[in-house]
Amino acid sequence: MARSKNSKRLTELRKKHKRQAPPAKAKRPAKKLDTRQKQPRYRGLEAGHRACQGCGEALAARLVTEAAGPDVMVANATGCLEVFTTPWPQSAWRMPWFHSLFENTAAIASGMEAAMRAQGKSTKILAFGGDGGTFDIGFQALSGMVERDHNVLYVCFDNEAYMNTGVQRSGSTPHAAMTTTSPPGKESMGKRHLKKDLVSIIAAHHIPYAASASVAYPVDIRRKVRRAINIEGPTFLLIHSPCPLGWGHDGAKTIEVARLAVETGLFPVVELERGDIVDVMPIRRARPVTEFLSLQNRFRHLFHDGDPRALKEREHLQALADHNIHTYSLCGGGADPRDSEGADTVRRGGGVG
Ligand SMILES: Cc1ncc(C[n+]2csc(CCOP(=O)(O)OP(=O)(O)O)c2C)c(N)n1
Ligand code: SF4
Repeated sequence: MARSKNSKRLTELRKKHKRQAPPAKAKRPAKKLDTRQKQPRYRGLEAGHRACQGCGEALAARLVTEAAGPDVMVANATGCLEVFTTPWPQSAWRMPWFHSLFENTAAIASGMEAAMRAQGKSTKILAFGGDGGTFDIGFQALSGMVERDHNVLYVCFDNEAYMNTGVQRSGSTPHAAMTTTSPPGKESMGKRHLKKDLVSIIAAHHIPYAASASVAYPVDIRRKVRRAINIEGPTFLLIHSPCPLGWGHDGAKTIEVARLAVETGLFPVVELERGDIVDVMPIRRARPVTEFLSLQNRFRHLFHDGDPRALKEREHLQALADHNIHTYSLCGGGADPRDSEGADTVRRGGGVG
């Protein structure tokens, strides 16, 4: 009895609700999208990976895949990016992704590109590597790939050491930085050699496009990826990607550290076409290198007041930054429109939208 009373009441309520349904809303005029809303919605790298907090490489890889996808395939060298995204049997990738060796990523990517071409497909091939896998161990294959004119975008996530195996120095580690294989002590003040200028070396292969970028400037990264993707032929992008573990900085300061590397002139952000510089990211206000160095444990020994070598090394690094500023004419360009949108504009994507 109670049940039938209830169902009667329910029917009455439904009728009432139907009667009181609000009139259909008038169609709103299309909203003008702001820059944030215009960001891409495709997400090639999912959030559930196992990178350290504040990992610059994880953020950079997400930005690259968002801008490049969805019709892409990736060959990924051994290294942190490969390890933290694919703990068997899980994967954080939403795109066809291939784990290659350290030394043959570019060769694998060349083969993937040839296979796509043979099948008449336009899928773009990306190759990813850390600086160890790119500046040093995979360099020969990379040089061959760009020389043979393969239609591949190679992205090097530059965290300036072999991080995945415990912070060993690479050809990209900056002068004077402490790593486990370049410890400061009586013999030396950290690494004795200069960071290799890989962008210039790759550009010297006369490829259509080579550029550097920093994870502190996501809009710039996306623009460069889209540009590279639309070029037929080999393209190269070096992305400065701080590693809180290896650099010894607070994970919350990754963007600040990356930005300071650019603003001091230590990491020049440049674009080259067929070997010629066509654009640079100007520095509004050049900062002293000590602002960048003092945030990181790997340069801690450069602030030992009792050691006369410390000041000398700081001056050396300042001279290197000044050299970059002079060589690439980084100062005096005024405000850069790309600089107005920092890392805080990155929004979460999700699926193909
Ligand atoms: C030929 C070869 N040498 C060494 C290793 C061991 N190894 C695996 S990951 C890694 C470090 C990777 O460094 P990097 O390419 O800079 O990438 P990161 O981990 O810093 O992102 C090393 C040395 C290997 N897998 N293969
Ligand atoms: S060690 Fe460095 S590069 Fe590797 S996941 Fe951690 S922060 Fe990222």
